[in-house]
Amino acid sequence: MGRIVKSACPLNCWDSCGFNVTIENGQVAKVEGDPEHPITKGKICGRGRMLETRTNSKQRVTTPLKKIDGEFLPISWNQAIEEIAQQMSSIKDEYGTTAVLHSHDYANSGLLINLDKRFFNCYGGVTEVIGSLCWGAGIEAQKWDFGDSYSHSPEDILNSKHIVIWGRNVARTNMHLYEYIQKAKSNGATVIVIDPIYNATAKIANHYISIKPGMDSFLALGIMKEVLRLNLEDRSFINHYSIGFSDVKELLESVTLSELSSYSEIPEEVFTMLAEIYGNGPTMTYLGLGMQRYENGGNTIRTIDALIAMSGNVGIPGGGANYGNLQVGQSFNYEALTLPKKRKHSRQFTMMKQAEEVLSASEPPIKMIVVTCGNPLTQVPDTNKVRKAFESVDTVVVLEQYLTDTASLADYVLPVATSFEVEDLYYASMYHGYVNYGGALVEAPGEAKPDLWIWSRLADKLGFGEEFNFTREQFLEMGISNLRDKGISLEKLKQEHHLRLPIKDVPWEDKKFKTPSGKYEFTSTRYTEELGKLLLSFPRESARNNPGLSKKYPYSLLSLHPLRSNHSQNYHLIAGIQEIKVEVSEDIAEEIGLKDQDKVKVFNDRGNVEGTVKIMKKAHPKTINIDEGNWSKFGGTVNLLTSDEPSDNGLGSILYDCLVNIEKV
Ligand SMILES: Nc1nc2c(c(=O)[nH]1)N[C@H]1C(S)=C(S)[C@@H](COP(=O)(O)OP(=O)(O)OC[C@H]3O[C@@H](n4cnc5c(=O)[nH]c(N)nc54)[C@H](O)[C@@H]3O)O[C@H]1N2
Ligand SMILES: Nc1nc2c(c(=O)[nH]1)N[C@H]1C(S)=C(S)[C@@H](COP(=O)(O)OP(=O)(O)OC[C@H]3O[C@@H](n4cnc5c(=O)[nH]c(N)nc54)[C@H](O)[C@@H]3O)O[C@H]1N2
Ligand code: SF4
Ligand SMILES: [Mo]
Repeated sequence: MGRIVKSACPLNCWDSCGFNVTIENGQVAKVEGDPEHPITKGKICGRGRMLETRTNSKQRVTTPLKKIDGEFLPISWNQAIEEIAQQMSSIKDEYGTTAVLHSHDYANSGLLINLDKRFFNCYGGVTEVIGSLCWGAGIEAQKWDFGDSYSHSPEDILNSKHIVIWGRNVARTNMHLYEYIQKAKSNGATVIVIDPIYNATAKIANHYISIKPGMDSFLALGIMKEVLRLNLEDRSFINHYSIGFSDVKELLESVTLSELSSYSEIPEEVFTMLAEIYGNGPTMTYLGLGMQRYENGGNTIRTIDALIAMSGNVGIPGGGANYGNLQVGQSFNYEALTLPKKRKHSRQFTMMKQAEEVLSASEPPIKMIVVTCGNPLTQVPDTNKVRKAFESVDTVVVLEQYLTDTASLADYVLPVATSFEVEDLYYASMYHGYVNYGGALVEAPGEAKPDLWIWSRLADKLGFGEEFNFTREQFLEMGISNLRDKGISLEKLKQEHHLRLPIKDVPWEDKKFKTPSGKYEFTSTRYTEELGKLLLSFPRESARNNPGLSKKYPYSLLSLHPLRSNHSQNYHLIAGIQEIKVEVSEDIAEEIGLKDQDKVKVFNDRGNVEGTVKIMKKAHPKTINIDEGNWSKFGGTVNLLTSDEPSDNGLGSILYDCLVNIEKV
């Protein structure tokens, strides 16, 4: 029998679960849920349990590697640190510090993972990636409307009369919300799911609404038209706490219900049904990330926000436009950790366009890429371009646990510890408002080191070692220094393992918004009013915007998050998922004559992927899905097909805005 220690899930996920980890003979033996966690209550998913395998696997990188003549050779830490620091120092002298690109994502939700920014700021400021492949369009949209992106606390769902799950794959990606929905439903709440795919959450809904991918703003407009016709709008909210509603009315008058029905491929009576739902709340909307991964994604989220606001569901218990919950992350003292004032130079590439920018940058060119907490070769759109960009750079350094597609392409791979091997605090700015404590439970294997250890050594060599002359504990204290007077301290976190952060249960209850006008902005004044108006806007790759393309490539390709892996993280560890499954709607199967298990090629001008057919029951016509995250050795990532264009507001990806064709092979 081992001992059981409380810990926390570090994965990029809505739920941020509490763990009970069993330690036997100095090793992680089992990962289970912590029954005492107030939100996650002892239940965790397979991705959480797989962290045991991710920690113990023999496939882990356990020594620094250097590529010499195309082969990786193990080298000492001294050599790795010496050579990388030396190159960073000469790049700084010759080209300036922005010739280094820091490419990252958010694979570890630990507070101290952010110290990578401290390192790059102290170095002088590098080229950073901004925006987000994940939820960038929607976050920016909510900043325009509300001034920020805040969600209600999970328990508040029990105050809702109706619950609308809009483009979120809850049963697969957000398991504790699924549990709350079931509880609310058994208390009498109505559940509506709006999604092109009849997923596991749709199965428990009272109403499933199948929508054409990328057309959600037309549904929201149709519902608003019906809310007005039925006099169900919240006049008091519109008159006292908002600006720009007359622009919305003008837009609604410019389009008919039947046009909105034909764009969204949803019958008109559904608009009426949903108008009754929104107009007789409280109605809680959970927006997922699905419908904002299109070129019109920002406008789509803003239109849904507008519906929620005009129907009186903002700032009331049981309501809300629940998307991100940025108040969670905003609780911490990032400035103390990351030292933004140390940065002397800066340049920004968007996450989506990082490959193209690398290929075209000249003042200065990119001479080195450092990758942390990300696997851009599988996760960033337009993989062929990403590969070309990474291959074009003199030195690629990847801090990794495994030889991923990105690490395989590196010049140096630096082996890093997993979350069970370091002490940190974990939280997600996505759903609930608890921060979880996780101690160092086991030793990292071989020569693997915490990311922070690597930054400290490099900082020493580069002459700013004093900025890293703190223990992990001191850094943690720094990160929570602004929470002390609110009853949150490191001692208490170590004792309790999870503490509720001082954030609002029902955001915007005081109707004071963080927009320039202080009101809810149907028309945003953030930039210019012209830009800020809601529009009728279609996906980039749609018959409406590009008829030629849609003739050649008639099907919409989605690339949803895999059930058993967080993105690319488990494919090499689970034999059963090492193949490409091409899920097609029934009409496509009929049109092309496909049956389950047929071999097919899915293609467009950017690339192609081959896989095995599985027919999706009840999916929206002309829809295909290939789960994201697969490795090149198992058939390749779906991002071989996706576009690196940005969303309408510049900060999101358009990963699901992707037309393809399919043929038998
Ligand atoms: N199992 C698992 N869970 C995860 C992750 C994982 O990799 N695996 N990743 C985590 C991360 S980083 C994130 S960002 C979250 C994402 O969590 P979700 O928001 O659930 O993200 P997606 O998997 O993209 O699923 C979005 C849903 O939107 C639907 N959708 C696609 N296009 C449209 C559209 O045009 N309109 C509408 N109405 N719906 C649409 C899809 O069919 C799908 O059901 O999940 C987290 N949880
Ligand atoms: N086509 C398509 N593409 C997508 C998506 C989609 O739905 N469709 N989803 C997008 C979304 S929502 C997201 S969030 C991104 C995710 O994109 P990524 O975050 O790049 O995806 P992961 O596969 O999780 O890769 C993270 C890597 O970080 C490593 N890692 C884990 N912990 C640590 C650590 O502590 N330190 C260091 N140095 N490394 C660590 C892991 O081993 C892993 O290889 O992908 C996006 N890409
Ligand atoms: S991946 Fe998400 S649901 Fe699964 S254990 Fe981690 S936080 Fe919980
Ligand atoms: Mo994400």
